[in-house]
Amino acid sequence: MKFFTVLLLTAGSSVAIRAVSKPEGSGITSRFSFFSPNGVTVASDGSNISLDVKVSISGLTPNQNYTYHIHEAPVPADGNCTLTKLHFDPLKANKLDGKYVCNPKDITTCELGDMSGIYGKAIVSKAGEIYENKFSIPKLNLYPGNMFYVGDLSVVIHDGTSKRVACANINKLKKC
Ligand SMILES: [Cu+2]
Repeated sequence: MKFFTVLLLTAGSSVAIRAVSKPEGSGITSRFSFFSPNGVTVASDGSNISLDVKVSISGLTPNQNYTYHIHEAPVPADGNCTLTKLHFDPLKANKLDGKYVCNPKDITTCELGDMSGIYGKAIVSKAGEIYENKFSIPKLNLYPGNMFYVGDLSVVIHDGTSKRVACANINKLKKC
């Protein structure tokens, strides 16, 4: 059985999502909060903005490396993480020739959606521990229409075998 929920909060240009998608019930849940500042006229090359990201992932198996990315397509209604396609890579750092390596010291070698490639894989040393991280990705933003806009995309978490173990959409929530 597939289980999928997304929790969204907004305040200005911040978005929070919770990625939970556990076909095999491994119990991973996560929360990603995205923020980009209001009132900015974003340059078409994204040079004057960045996206603040706060990550919290629980339910990880100790001593296993998990990767996580912004993917280029949303999660469909049936919750199938596979259909989120590839990593968001607006600058085409990945030539799709099988030779992609993200060197965090030179972010131009990295897909901008490759969060764990740039900022480190998610790992915990004991059961029950929550993985947390906080970083700022250049160029990405929450301004619709900009080529670095991530608002309609998704986040996917992979286990050590690259299997997609959780996913969720990045959507702004309408005020209720
Ligand atoms: Cu991924």
